[in-house]
Amino acid sequence: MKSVLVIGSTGQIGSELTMVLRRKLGGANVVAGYIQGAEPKGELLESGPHEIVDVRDAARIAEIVSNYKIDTIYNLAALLSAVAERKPLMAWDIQLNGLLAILEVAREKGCAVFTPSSIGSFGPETPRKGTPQDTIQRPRSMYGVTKVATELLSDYYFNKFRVDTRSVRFPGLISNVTLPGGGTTDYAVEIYYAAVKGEEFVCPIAAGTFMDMMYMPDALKAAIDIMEADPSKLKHRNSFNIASMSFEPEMLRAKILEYIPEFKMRYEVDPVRQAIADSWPDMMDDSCAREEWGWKPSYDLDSMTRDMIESLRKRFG
Ligand code: VAH
Repeated sequence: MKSVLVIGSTGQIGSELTMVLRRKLGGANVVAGYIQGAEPKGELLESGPHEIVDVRDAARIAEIVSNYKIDTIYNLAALLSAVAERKPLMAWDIQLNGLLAILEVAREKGCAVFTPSSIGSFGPETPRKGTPQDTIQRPRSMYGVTKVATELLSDYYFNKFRVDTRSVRFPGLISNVTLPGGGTTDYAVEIYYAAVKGEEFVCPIAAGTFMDMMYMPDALKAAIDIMEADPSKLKHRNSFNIASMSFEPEMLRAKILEYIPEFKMRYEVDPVRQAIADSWPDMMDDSCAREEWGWKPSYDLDSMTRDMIESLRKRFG
């Protein structure tokens, strides 16, 4: 991986992944792709090239790939689960027509492609605890349907055209840089902001609802490590289970109280996000990722909480 295009570079994952890649490969070698209305700002704008690109525009993607001699495309353009339920046709268009455009360019130009999947690709029939790498995937949400289709299409392009597609199934991602936009797991980010600002947190997910979660530094490490893995060792490609922690809102409240004893929280369950969360597994089995490319998380609930609170306190005083 020497020259990278990040499509969706100003989103929750893209805004941090682009900066990590620029520190690793050199600013000039990582192009930040963005869309009108989501322009890069600050360090993301000043630390390297940026190009406006709609994920569905194959000609524009091909032009950028040629101009910058891109060898790897990170495809991070997507509507998250709750928004995708409100705009299912747009979610399908961005996630699948966008992926097809990228895969066709990658096939012609010889690029590797990373497109994340998610715990959202599983459904109510999927085993909830120790969710296997290869198991039933019948999601009920449009987000999940797009993620399963993404996995299948990416594997098809590898098997049929030898396009180097690779992917991980992300848990809910928690970060202190860019707020997520409309996901079911967003509560696990927003709670920290409320706690640090001294505001009561209104939790939209019911107590007892376990979901896989992961701190962003571990997610970024996974997204880079898998693309640098020895391809001869990969028995799977799209898409690897990766896990680090599983918790429910009461566990998160208790952990925050250890650091902020005055923290207050109450529940107002959002039926749309609760129905999605209820259909997702509690904790994935990530043994294949550990065996095939050395996946290993660094953060747990305690170390993530400490780092989140320290980082947000620096930002908000
Ligand atoms: C969402 N944060 O909630 C995303 C993610 C595993 C969850 O896909 O939609």
